[in-house]
Amino acid sequence: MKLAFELETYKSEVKPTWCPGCGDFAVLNALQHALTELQLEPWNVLLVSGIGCSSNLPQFLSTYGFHAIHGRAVAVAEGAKLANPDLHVIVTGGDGDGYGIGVGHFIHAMRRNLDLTYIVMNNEIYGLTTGQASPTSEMGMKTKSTPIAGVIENPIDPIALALSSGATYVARAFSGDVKQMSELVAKGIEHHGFSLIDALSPCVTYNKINTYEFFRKRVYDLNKEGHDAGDLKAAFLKALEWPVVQRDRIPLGLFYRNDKVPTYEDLEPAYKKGNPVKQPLGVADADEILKEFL
Ligand SMILES: Cc1ncc(C[n+]2csc(CCOP(=O)(O)OP(=O)(O)O)c2C)c(N)n1
Ligand code: SF4
Repeated sequence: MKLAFELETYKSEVKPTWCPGCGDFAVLNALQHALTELQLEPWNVLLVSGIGCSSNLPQFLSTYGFHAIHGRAVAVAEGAKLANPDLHVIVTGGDGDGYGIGVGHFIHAMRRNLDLTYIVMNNEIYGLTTGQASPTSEMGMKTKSTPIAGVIENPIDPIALALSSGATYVARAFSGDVKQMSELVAKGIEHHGFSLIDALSPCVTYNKINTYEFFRKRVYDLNKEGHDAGDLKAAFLKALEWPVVQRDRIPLGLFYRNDKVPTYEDLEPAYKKGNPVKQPLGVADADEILKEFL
């Protein structure tokens, strides 16, 4: 069967400027495969990003895109989704952007269970600004901003944060496995509710600790080990395995999925009349309203 939209449909004419070997290439590839698999109409897909190497991603896809300011990608995406709930809104960015400067927006979007997909390219460093510590940098890691004692703060655990905040689809992928990543991304986009895909995406230039080799030695597929993604408590236990509790085994795959929680859009009374952008513009009966003031 010939597909209506080929992989090429989703590729833009702009070529990535990432360093050769950057993990973000795999995320772009996985997203293109996921869109092709789902056969989403490019004109009904909006990619929103913040600022960072990873946040350049929307330029490389021929869907709609919005390059927001640092840490504000989720807020902009929320606005777009609320205005036009028929759009597939996908947010892409880095750990500094999403888990640092934008973490407040991230948490509130999850507690609302908005129907958004968020792919965070987690390289455990600030790549674009040449290697400062990020909220996911390992304790002890020497970076440009922590040159003497290394990082002295605990790293954020994005999976546990997402579970406790109310996200209803929570997964972790790795740029060394594009197939698994594109499956997790496709299922995340299909999911009705907030989906987080924490994508371990090595920065080959500024992070010499969390390399492809580092991850290859440690990652395992939690779903192949019998994890039940419907069990929130089990998902928490898996989330705590890495990075906070221990550093030797890193679970990849689907931690949690719950299709029964209503989304914000399901509950918001304003949608009873339908999609706001498809409503007639202006005030229907201005004379009736004016009467109140006369
Ligand atoms: C308000 C604001 N603060 C700081 C910056 C500088 N800045 C630009 S990108 C960036 C870090 C991006 O890191 P991350 O989100 O992890 O993405 P990466 O480049 O690693 O993909 C910073 C601090 C900015 N542009 N705006
Ligand atoms: S600096 Fe790091 S994150 Fe940025 S493009 Fe290069 S490898 Fe990728």
